[in-house]
Amino acid sequence: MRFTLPPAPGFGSDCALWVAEVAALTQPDRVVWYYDTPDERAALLAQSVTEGKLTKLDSDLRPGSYLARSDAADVARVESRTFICSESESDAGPTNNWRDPISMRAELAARFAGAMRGRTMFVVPFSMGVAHSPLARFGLQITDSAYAALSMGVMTRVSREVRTRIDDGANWVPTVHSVGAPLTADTADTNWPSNTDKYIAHFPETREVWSYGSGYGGNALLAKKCFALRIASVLGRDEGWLAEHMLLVRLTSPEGRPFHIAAAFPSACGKTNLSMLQPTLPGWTVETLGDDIVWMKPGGDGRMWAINPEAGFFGVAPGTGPGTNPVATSMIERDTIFTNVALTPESDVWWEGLSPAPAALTDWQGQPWQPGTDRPAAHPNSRFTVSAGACPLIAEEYFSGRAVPLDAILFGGRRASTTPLAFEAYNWDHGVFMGATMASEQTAAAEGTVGRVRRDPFAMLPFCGYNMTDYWEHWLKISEQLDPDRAPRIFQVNWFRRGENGDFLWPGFGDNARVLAWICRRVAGYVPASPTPIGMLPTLDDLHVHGLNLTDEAQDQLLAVNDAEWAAETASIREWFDGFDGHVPPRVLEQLEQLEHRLAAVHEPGATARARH
Ligand code: SAT
Ligand code: MN
Repeated sequence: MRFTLPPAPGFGSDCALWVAEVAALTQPDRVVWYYDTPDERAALLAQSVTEGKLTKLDSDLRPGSYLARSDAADVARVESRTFICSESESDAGPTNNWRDPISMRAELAARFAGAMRGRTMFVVPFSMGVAHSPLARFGLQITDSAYAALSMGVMTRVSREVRTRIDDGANWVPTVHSVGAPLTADTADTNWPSNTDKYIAHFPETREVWSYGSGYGGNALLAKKCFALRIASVLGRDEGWLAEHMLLVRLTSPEGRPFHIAAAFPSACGKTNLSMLQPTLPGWTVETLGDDIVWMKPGGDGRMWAINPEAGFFGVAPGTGPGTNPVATSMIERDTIFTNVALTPESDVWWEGLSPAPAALTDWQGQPWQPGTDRPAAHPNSRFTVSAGACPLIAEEYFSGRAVPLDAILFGGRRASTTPLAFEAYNWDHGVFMGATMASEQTAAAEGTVGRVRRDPFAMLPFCGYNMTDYWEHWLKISEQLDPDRAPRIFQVNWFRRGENGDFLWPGFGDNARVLAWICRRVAGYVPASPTPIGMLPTLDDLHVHGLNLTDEAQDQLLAVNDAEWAAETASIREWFDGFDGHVPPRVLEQLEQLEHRLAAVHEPGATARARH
């Protein structure tokens, strides 16, 4: 027997018909529409506890909270099994895994056929952004994972209203998820069903997502990376906006002037901490708008307007504690779903960096653990899932859905060397070049070797749903709709530079406010910056570092532009650009040439010592 995936429903189509077709293919025992009402949620949580898929945490220590433990082989996004199935291979580009959509549909049809047997198929209608906002987009996620349905209820705005709007003809994105573990009469269910065979497949032309075999994070919560970044980046390309892997914050200066900053960092590089930062500079306040995804669009006024399309945080637990992120620590005191953290004997959660290790724990795999055990108690990519409304610093826009005008865009990553603490691009094109050439040491958020430096343009390497060089072209083109005097200014930051002994040179966390405040003062025109070959640098004085007790080495190195490192950097960028077969936009190439030129010029007679540093 041959199976086919149901055709993607078109604009204004009947979603019930499509749901029936997916059910006919996947053959669940039952189909349940899930609107995440308090009653539905309570019932699904209780059922998950009964089935052993969630552990209820102690009601006094962690009210309304649960722990999920994943299969040990299903702990992060699987980039090697993430596919962009555009009609033409060149539309996926060299940084994506391309598959021909026709053969992928056939492959997926075979996997999805009967995949939900013995299980419940949940149909979850959701909105990205507050439903009435002009920037909002709708979707349906079909899933056979209660954990995914419950998590979608936190991470997106799930409601019956969305279904009504879809039934009334609103456009929507269809997404289908199966853990790929059908139940038969003689197979017992496990606490985390999944399949070693995995597919995270995107069809940009028909705007569909099909995900098979994994229950974890971005593989399973299809509204997040799959829809809000990969599919949305394609929508943005076609409609003149941008879907970005960025946090969003509002800083208000002591004089009361608000500044809106979006910042792109690769996964697990501190976006959640930065979005909830507690400034150590007196008078400055922070409000949180988002920690992972920003949709932005030029307005008629020549400014760039932004929203966070998500409704919750799926944050990395290890390293989150009262010292590093007191705001998040209090936000997850209740009503949180934890995944792959450790369990205390009192039925509370624990992870590295939360507090001193308790004497005895159950680790993320359910094994006994004591301090000194040679493996971490919590998986390095263990997570908390919590409503953004629980964040004490959440901005009013979370409720109103209003967009905010961006003043600055930051690009950052983890670089032990080369990249100074902060510098500003000379202009939009230079900023696009900075974004395009971002590099970072790999983290545990995806499979791969942790620590290896890889180029991660705009922190979008795993998330751009089309050709990376077309995406850079789109960034260049979007500036035509911006007023140069009102467009966001672009900066690069690196909190992770290390000294000779391997220690971080910069304290980070709340002290990052010193860098953000400098950025705001640049935007306001209050402070000069020194031109160097790589961009406009602050001085340590401009960053108000007095009182930080920086080491001599830190004072010397934090803002240093090292000739040898930058020679190696430009050579590595050139080599990397060569991998794009001549498709790097000329305006981006020109920025590389200008950078090489500026670096060479500092060696000419008369060049300033400051620029050479
Ligand atoms: O993609 S996830 O949502 O699992 C986490 C991340 O990589 O940012
Ligand atoms: Mn992310």
